[in-house]
Amino acid sequence: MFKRLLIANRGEIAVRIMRACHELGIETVAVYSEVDADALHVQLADYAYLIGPADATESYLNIDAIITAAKASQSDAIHPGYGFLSENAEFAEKVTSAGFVFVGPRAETISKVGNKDAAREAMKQAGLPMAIGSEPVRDVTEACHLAEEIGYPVILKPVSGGGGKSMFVANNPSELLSAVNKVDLTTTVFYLEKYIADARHIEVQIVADNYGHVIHLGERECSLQRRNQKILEEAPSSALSSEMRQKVGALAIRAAKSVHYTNVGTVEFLMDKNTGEFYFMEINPRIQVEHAITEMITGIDLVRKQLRIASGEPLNVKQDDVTFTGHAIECRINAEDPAQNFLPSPGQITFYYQPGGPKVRVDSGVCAGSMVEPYYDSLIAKVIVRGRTRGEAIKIMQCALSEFRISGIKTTIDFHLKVLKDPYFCSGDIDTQFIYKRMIS
Ligand code: MV4
Repeated sequence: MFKRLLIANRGEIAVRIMRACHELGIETVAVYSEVDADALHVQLADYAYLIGPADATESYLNIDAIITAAKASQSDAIHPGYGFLSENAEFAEKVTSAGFVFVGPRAETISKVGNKDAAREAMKQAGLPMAIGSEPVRDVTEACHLAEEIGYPVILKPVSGGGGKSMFVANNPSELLSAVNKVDLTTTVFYLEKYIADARHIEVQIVADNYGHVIHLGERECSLQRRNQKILEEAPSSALSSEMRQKVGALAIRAAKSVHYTNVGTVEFLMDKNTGEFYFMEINPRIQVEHAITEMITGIDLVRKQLRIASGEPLNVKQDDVTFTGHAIECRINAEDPAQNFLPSPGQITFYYQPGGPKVRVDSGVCAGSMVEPYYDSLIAKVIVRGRTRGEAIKIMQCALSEFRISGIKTTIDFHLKVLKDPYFCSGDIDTQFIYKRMIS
């Protein structure tokens, strides 16, 4: 196992990764920008290196500065967390070439799944079910032509650029025109897909070692999103029978094996609510924000798995050993003001008290006195709860959120409490349009 690991990230995920390291006896190295000198991830690390000014491009995205810090600290390995450089194949390649272990899939896998065109082609070859899609769109006329071929509604998606940033749904030619006019086809490559309207976003956690063993750890229901940002996730999905879970799990394993996937990853699907059919969307080659709900129902520590696999250990869990117990929900606590269209709400946290209890887990990157900086993502903490049933998990989450006290900044806590009271949410009747249809006026 590694002696010392550098975490090329900040906030709650840096803290989460350090916890796994310390439990395994691995020393931790934090990197930080000038405004993060007093941040929690710096305080909790064994060593810390300044890598640049506040601007992310010059610090947490600064490949050379991070590799210099890894050399100076004599680290054995680098964990990228999520966001920042986590899906940057060039970073993975440079980390490896400099003689460090990259905690994640191989650089070739990252670039293959990062290009949706190439990924879709590989998945089609592997026999995965897919929404009808187009070639890359070069101009407006071609876009209209391809959309007619596919049939409306269509969704315009970028070929690369994870996180699913700019995507546009078009129900007719005029909506397609306005979508195409919002993007720059000369600088970003886009393609079209048949838009699946009544759908749930279901993603499957996979774990793969360096020796061809691949297992899945079940699904996460991630339909509750706003502008491509997930809000609340749960596991298992209330829409899947155990037969459907087996089916989508087998599809995810097939997808992973077809690209010789290693380390942990997520295979995203859309499930058509009307037919129950799954459609492959993409593979996310990183630990995800919502990984903890899978840990809650399987008892498997995913960051520990990442470290063991990266250090060359074979998987010691077989598919039949994986069991799912109870129901887990995660609420993302963002420093945002829901009353102002979720405008980021940076500032100093003047008071902070987080919930606890045997069924409650809080992964947080902040404490009382922390500065929430405007330069970075507004996720400051995650509340993850477990119940024997979905109903019990909802009740425990309501209690946990009501206990949470954060002063000095606006947060999404009260917005979550509204979601948790919604009768459609409580009955499990959710889809990708739920937040817009029921929560935002
Ligand atoms: C789609 C879709 C419907 N049809 N693709 C969003 C995240 C990205 N990884 C995939 N996403 C979607 N892709 C097709 N062909 C619906 C979503 C989607 C979504 C879309 C609009 C508003 C909320 C959404 C929540 C989850 C998924």
